[in-house]
Amino acid sequence: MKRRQFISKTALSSLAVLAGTNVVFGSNMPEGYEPLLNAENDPFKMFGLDNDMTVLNKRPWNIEAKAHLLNDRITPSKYMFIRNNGLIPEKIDADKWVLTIDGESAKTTKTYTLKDLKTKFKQHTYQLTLECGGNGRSEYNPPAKGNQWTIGAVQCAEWTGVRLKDLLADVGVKGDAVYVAYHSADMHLSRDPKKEAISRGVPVAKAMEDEALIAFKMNGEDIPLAHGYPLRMVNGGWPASASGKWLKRISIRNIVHDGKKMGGHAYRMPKHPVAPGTKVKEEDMAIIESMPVKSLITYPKSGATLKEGQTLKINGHAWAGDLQVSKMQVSIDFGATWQTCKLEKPVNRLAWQHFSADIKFPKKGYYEIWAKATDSKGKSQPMLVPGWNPKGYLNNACHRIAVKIK
Ligand SMILES: Nc1nc2c(c(=O)[nH]1)N[C@H]1C(S)=C(S)[C@@H](COP(=O)(O)O)O[C@H]1N2
Ligand SMILES: [Mo]
Repeated sequence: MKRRQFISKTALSSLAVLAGTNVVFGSNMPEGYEPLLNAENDPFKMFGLDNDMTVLNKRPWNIEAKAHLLNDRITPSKYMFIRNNGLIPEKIDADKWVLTIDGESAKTTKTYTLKDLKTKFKQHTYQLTLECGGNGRSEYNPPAKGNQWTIGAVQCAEWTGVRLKDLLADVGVKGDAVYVAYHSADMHLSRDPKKEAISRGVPVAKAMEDEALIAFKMNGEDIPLAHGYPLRMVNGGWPASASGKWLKRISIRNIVHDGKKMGGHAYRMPKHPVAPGTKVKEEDMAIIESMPVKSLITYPKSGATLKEGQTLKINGHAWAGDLQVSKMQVSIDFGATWQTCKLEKPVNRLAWQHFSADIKFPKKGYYEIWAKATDSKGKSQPMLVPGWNPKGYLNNACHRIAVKIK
């Protein structure tokens, strides 16, 4: 007893609040012991996540959804994947938050409070698809380092803010502008203030699109902390790494932005197809821009069982980066024949599109439903994992679910 130190009273009472009841043997807990129900350790409580979400990494937090959790037309935050490169900012005072716009190609440097942004510029709302460039990485072989995302690093939320192009016009953009980059308030894992966790962006043409937002609301409320509170750059259709959370500064660059995770192999693909396992030189890699065509069956959950003769109504979403999805098909015979689905138009450009189909099965047994989207330029999802690449990006292989007919 004597040599043991005990957990502090305050820590114990906050744990009791979290547990919603008394911690009966709380006084026995040794100092430094991390209770399982610790707030800092429970991402489900901390981020308000559904219990079915999958935690891939704790430092930094990386959490993904499962296909059936993404059934909503607009993704609620409890089903939204979280991808962090660094540490979430700790103390945020939205009233004191300022956004600075500068850079070699900015005619002036200006700063804006959140109130300035909300009152001086017209507000716009768009549904925008954000998918991590590494979504699907877990299927590459040889394996690529990084979070082993399966299919759940994608979401489509409704973002409200001001147009990036309106801000750029207010500052003035010089003729030599090339890239619009973000700088954020999150910390590098080392906590070294001189290092950034990530600083990427988009070419000027993408930044000038109507849908490129500097957002302060997500799904009609303040942006949740994990997704960039209080301010976020949102560039739908491109790797979500181009959408800077906790936005502090926008830099109008006269070069392709050279910030953290713009160089090396980060968010880049080989310019030419390579054999699996090839070491690719940096100069042979190109920055990922628009994401490829892809889709998810979000209902039913894989493993569903039906009675013989029953028609199954499936549904899901499809998206195609900067393009639209023009056709959605499903197969129940491993791709031998395809049935065309009902496909809705996007609510706005860069929003995912909803599809549905009524499927009949010829007899009892095991089936797989494969889903294949085709974009407006005629490109379809591959049935197998596409071109291997060093960092395991852009796996847009057909999604599939299992169904049993009894
Ligand atoms: N400031 C900042 N912005 C960021 C990141 C980050 O770590 N820090 N991660 C990026 C990456 S790689 C992705 S996939 C998306 C994830 O967005 P989400 O966590 O809101 O789903 O945010 C992007 N924006
Ligand atoms: Mo990402």
